[in-house]
Amino acid sequence: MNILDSFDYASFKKMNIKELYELCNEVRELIIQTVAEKGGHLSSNLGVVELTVALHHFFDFPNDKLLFDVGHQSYTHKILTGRAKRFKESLREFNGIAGYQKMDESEFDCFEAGHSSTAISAGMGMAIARDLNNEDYNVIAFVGDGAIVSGMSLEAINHLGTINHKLIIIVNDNEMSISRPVGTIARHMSKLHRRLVAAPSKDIYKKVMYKLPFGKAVFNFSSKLKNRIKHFFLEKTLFETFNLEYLGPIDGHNISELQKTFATALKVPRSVVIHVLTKKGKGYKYAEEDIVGKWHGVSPFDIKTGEPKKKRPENMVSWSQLTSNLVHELGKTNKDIVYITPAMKNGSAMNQIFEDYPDRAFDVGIAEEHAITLAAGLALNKKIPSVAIYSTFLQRAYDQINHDISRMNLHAVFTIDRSGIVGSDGETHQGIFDVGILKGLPNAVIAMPKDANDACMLYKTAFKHHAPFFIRIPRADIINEYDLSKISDDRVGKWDVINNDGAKINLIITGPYFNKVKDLIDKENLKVNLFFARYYKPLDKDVLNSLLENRLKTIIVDLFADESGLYESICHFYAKKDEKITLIPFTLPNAFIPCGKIEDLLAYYKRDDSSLLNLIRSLLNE
Ligand SMILES: Cc1ncc(C[n+]2csc(CCOP(=O)(O)OP(=O)(O)O)c2C)c(N)n1
Repeated sequence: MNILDSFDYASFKKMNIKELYELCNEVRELIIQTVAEKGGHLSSNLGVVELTVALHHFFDFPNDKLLFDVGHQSYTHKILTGRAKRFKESLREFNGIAGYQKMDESEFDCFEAGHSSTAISAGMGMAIARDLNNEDYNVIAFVGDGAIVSGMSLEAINHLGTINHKLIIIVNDNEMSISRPVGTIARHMSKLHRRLVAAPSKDIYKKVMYKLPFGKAVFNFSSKLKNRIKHFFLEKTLFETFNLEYLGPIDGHNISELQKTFATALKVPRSVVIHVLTKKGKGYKYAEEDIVGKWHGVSPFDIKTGEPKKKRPENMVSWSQLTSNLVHELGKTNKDIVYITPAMKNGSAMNQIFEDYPDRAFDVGIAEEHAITLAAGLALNKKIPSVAIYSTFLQRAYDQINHDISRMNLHAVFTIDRSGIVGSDGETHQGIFDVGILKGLPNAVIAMPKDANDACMLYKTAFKHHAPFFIRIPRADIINEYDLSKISDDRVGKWDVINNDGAKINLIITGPYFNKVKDLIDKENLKVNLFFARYYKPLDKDVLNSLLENRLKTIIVDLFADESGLYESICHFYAKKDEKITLIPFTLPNAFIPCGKIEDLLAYYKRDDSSLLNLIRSLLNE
């Protein structure tokens, strides 16, 4: 029988253990099939099926509150809470089921995230509010071993041990962040694993002893003695030093063990950490064997072979790979370059850099703030940090960029990956705000290349130019043709100009969309002047001043940032001079853009090719 076909939450609560395991098999199958079809976070979700089923079966959700840290591992939770059909049909699609917890999808989603390490802080807030309101429910923060070592989690734990408002923290320890977790805490957690492996089976011992005369009494005495001895000899866990109760480690695929531990956790009078061991990718061979992080987040794939359904053309690479190759190549001769990633070694395509330069490549874990100030220390001591960071995660390190980098005008090169719409990860991950928050910083240079050769020039310029230098790249592929050795640096702030005889309007365009627009314009022989705005900051003042000569209507085409980016800068440039010129924004909206395919989202916001062509034609016909 197919349990999920006729699934309802009330009957689920009455299922026996055998039925729960059958349900887990079906949930796992559904996750594999759906992610193979739609893409998404595979291995994190496969690892927590039993754990999530055990939580839902034991606790009283949505009265009790369950907060998933990041939320990328909440697929089982969604399937159990009335969203199985929509999950299968529309995971991560526009108007579909989001890849993270989403409050407007279900009353079972009590918090939203997408960025890491917020669950403990938010859960604590809920626990304090609960007690101040004299209410009665449990708050459970579900946090991975990658997310627990981040500054925000540790700040919250430091606070939690001093307050009398109970929170239950589930640490889902699969010995993986996206790639291998880093740092001393990861080592500490791994030491705790051995406690589980080394412990003899208490159940077997109990069965044997109960069969012997006086066995029951001996068993009870020896158990107590063993616990005392164990506690005497075992090193205190990190969590106990923070004044929290520690339970574990527990096998996260054993539903009865998990539920017994939840019951113990309820009896504990203070906040408690339940340390659960799970296997990331469980039930899908390729994901289970992955140690690089390839199966953490995937695009649609063939279940049998594990191969992606859509292959990249031979002559193309991702922008992440291209720029990683460039900084790798520059690092061969410039030994002062030091590479940093906050937990995104795989996403930022830096595996080769770590292999070839192990002494000067650092994965700091989910620690964006630390990554940036680490770069500041390096920059002050004859090194040039090359930091790859996603636009959306850079938001978390704004103060460090402001206070520790820009204020001291340090020479550091930042690759801002996933700039613009990223698609299916949705509103927590869209990379559209970085220009707006960075452009106000004195000294900062912000650029975006249009193709591989342009990227070569920008990196050569960036490693020469003594300033915080931000190079934005989109989540897209690019033709992998360039010759780094033949390209040299160029003037900071320089835009490209293609004037067209008889032009009636101007188009100022950013990023790789420039080449696409140029092709469209050439094809239709439209009378426009084209400007490639390579730099968001500084602006090319010569170009902008030249536009005042005939004051043609000017469209600012920036599909990689919202209006607070280039459009606002250009408005400001002319406003300050008290010059009037008609500026028309064709940028992304200043909005939290939901999940969906990039092309669907651009069409929805009327920022697709045909909308641009219509706008151009209507201005030309005026
Ligand atoms: C602030 C921030 N930085 C980076 C990420 C990207 N990211 C998403 S999940 C993840 C790994 C989390 O590891 P863990 O908490 O152990 O969860 P697992 O996927 O192993 O279950 C990372 C680095 C993020 N979501 N937020």
